[in-house]
Amino acid sequence: MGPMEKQASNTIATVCTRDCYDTCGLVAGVDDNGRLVKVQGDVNHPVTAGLTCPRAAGDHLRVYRNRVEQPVLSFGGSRQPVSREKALDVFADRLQQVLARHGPEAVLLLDYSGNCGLLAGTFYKRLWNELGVTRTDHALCNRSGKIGIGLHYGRIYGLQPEDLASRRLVVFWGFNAAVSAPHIWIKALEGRRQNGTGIVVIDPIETGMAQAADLWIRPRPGGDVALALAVMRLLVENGRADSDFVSRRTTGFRQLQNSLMDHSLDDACKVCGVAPESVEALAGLYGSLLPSATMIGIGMQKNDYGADQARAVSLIPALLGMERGFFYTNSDGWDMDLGGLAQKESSFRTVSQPDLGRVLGQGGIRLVFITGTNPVATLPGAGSIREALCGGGIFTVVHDTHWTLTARCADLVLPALTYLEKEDLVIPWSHPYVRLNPRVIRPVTAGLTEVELMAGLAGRLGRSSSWMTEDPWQVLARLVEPGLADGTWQDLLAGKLLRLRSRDRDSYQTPSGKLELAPARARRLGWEPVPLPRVPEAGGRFRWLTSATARYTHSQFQEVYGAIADRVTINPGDAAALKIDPAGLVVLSNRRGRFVARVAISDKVPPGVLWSARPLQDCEGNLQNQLAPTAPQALGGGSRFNSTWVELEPYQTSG
Ligand SMILES: Nc1nc2c(c(=O)[nH]1)N[C@H]1C(S)=C(S)[C@@H](COP(=O)(O)OP(=O)(O)OC[C@H]3O[C@@H](n4cnc5c(=O)[nH]c(N)nc54)[C@H](O)[C@@H]3O)O[C@H]1N2
Ligand SMILES: Nc1nc2c(c(=O)[nH]1)N[C@H]1C(S)=C(S)[C@@H](COP(=O)(O)OP(=O)(O)OC[C@H]3O[C@@H](n4cnc5c(=O)[nH]c(N)nc54)[C@H](O)[C@@H]3O)O[C@H]1N2
Ligand SMILES: [Mo]
Repeated sequence: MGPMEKQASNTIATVCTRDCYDTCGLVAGVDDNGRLVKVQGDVNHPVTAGLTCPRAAGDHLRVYRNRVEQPVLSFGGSRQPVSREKALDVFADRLQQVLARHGPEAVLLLDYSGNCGLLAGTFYKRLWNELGVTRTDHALCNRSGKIGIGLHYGRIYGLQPEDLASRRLVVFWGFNAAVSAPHIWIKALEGRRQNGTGIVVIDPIETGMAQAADLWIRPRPGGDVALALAVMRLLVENGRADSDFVSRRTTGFRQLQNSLMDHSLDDACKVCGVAPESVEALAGLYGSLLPSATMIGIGMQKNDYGADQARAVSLIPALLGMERGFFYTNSDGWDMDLGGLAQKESSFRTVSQPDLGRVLGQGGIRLVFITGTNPVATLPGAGSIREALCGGGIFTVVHDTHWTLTARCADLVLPALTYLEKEDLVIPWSHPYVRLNPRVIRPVTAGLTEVELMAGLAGRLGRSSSWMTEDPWQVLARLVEPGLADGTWQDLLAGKLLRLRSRDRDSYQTPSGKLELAPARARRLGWEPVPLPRVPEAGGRFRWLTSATARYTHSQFQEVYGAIADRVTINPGDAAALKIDPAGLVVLSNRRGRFVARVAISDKVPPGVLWSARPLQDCEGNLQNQLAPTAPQALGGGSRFNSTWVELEPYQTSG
């Protein structure tokens, strides 16, 4: 049985399902005609505390704009609206044909985290698992950091937002939380106000957080391993390492110490581009302000050696005697097993998500089903992906709420429903609070939920095993209830806010059961037990960093806030050397492509570095992400967006 439909009422509590740290508790306002008129942060949610970001606050506009209203089928260059039944028939027929002629490997499920609900984001994969189709490794966002930190800690969960208020020091390391996780930033500011918590920001860009911090350290992008090792060396040399904790709770200290001593402070400073006094200041704060919180950003690890950056940083709190004194993501930190939602023992082919353009270019994939992602905008090699998907050789089906760049080149577009139009449950990845997502408004379009789409296809393909027809809410009840700390499944269905059981902070799922400072199993992955401080390798004149911005979730919300500003920030010295006209256009280019942009000249970016929002499309239709490197990181297979090297020159108008 599904949870009861809410009575029509003017305010309805729900939860944001976007892929974001904060998973806000929301209150939606609906008028007498059932129209969504306002979305606000829930005052009674312990982390959201009444404040939400411009995205949820713009949902009452976005839900009515740029929507895919009904299924659309393209052929011979024209687009036809079709009924849901007809669309499902066409999809099932195509799928059947490809499966029969080429096997499941020729079908790709290209899904991602547009909606993090368990139903919209996971349950529907039962069908694709049953069919055994090809899928991606989901390594785009944070996988490399997970693999890196996991070498030392086992699971990678750590601190929660509410821990910050009681910490004496909070270090945001390559983590622009004021924008990407505003409630985590607010918790740190509360700590500062109430207990004098010190705040450190480590970022090559002078962000708003850098300006607000007590100490801002500006490493060279990719220089963080050297910086973290230098900090650890100083902590050890100054007798600040917690030797009791280290001997009881960890393995590998000797080996770590030897590696630390291999690199002098001066050498480390040359690699990371930070002055020795700043490294000493950072180590001084770490050594004297205990307990601390080390908040490791995802942006920092989208780098050539991102996995090493994340894991090197994660070892600092270990030396200081803290059990998991860091935060990266708590997605594996709840005491329950959701594997049964969609997993089935079947073998299937996995392809690299960051390198998808190359994979599609190789041929072999005949049908791609895209859901909850806009790969033409967001994946590295975006232009190659656009070519492959729009080129005609592949039958492309897109299930999305909105008309995205990807939907525009699909053969079949199926309308999806937003999180405000369907029921679901989201498991957060920073804080432990869960609450049901009821249906806040009636569907605005002829959209199908992910579960309806799965069922419609399964029926047509004759897949009617109990695995395929099981009631999703019974599955959720069975899997989620054991993880609820302070209530029952019935309480959750009744709309209560509950807390998830957190895994023990002092348990390490490593071979030794301890925190492994120099894990031997790194060698099996062809890696060093202790990360090496590599000198970032230049591949062009400028390194182009890209960040999340406050009003957009990746490519979303342009229908509310307008196109994402295609403006690239450049250091004044670089701009002068290249005679850049501040009012003119510039061209960024590398062997993969070019991108035309406006400029902002500011010393918020260091020499040799460019910064912009993401993901962009320029006035010529070029995609920013065509310039991003596609070869995945060696450890963890992650993306390397922040290792994008380009040349830059003034735009020449031809003619
Ligand atoms: N508003 C908003 N919030 C979001 C999202 C969104 O799209 N919009 N997306 C969500 C998702 S999916 C993600 S993954 C997160 C991302 O959240 P964050 O990781 O906070 O975001 P980024 O902006 O990618 O990167 C953070 C910072 O890392 C810095 N950085 C880049 N390279 C390096 C380096 O080598 N060393 C160091 N020390 N710093 C470096 C950048 O300058 C940037 O300020 O945000 C989530 N929250
Ligand atoms: N240059 C650069 N590019 C980057 C990054 C970077 O650092 N630099 N970071 C990357 C990161 S961290 C990430 S996580 C990716 C994100 O990449 P994507 O996941 O592709 O990001 P979005 O543009 O948010 O696309 C999500 C899509 O899901 C749709 N959607 C929302 N709700 C639902 C629903 O309920 N059902 C269905 N079917 N669809 C829904 C939205 O309308 C949207 O089109 O981008 C990456 N791209
Ligand atoms: Mo992400």
